[in-house]
Amino acid sequence: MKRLFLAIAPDAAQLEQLTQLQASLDGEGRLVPRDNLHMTLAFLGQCSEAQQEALSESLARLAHQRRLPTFEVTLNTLEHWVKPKILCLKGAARDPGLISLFNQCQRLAQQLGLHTSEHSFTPHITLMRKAKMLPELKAPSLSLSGHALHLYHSQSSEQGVLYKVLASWPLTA
Ligand code: 3AM
Repeated sequence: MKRLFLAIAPDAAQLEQLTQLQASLDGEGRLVPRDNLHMTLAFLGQCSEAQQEALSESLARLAHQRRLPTFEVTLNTLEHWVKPKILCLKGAARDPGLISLFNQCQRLAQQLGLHTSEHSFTPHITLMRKAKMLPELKAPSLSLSGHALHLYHSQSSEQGVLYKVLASWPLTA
């Protein structure tokens, strides 16, 4: 079994903006390492080989049929989410492409008996974990465009959690 999730990866310029923002955060907490910054579309939980294969086949088929859309989203609000104890940069899911992509990921998760989100979708990138408060800081505006969907394997290691991309599918304009 592998702990998997589907997410979008920021590009190099966006990663630069995110790490600059992280550098200006103070207060207690653990900054998410640069290589781990991502925007989750679906946390899938523990998946068997068969579930991973079925998911990959479905996503490959959807990508081939050009049914996985590109999207744009602006992340411009810094928030402290008390329950998961994270500090994130969030936006709103207005782009129909992004909403469709989220819904398709959630539908596939449900069809395969995997974890689905119990919340409505709030696009966000987690910057800090174990965060205790919201710093007084003006959030930058980050324009994120999605061109590929990635399947990540979340692994615990002595260095902390490692995210490895297992597969990627192109999004279509
Ligand atoms: O993108 P964020 O940081 O919000 O918190 C985990 C991370 O979300 C979330 O899945 C993303 C990739 O690890 N996650 C981890 N365990 C979870 C759980 N049990 C979870 N989301 C929901 N339920």
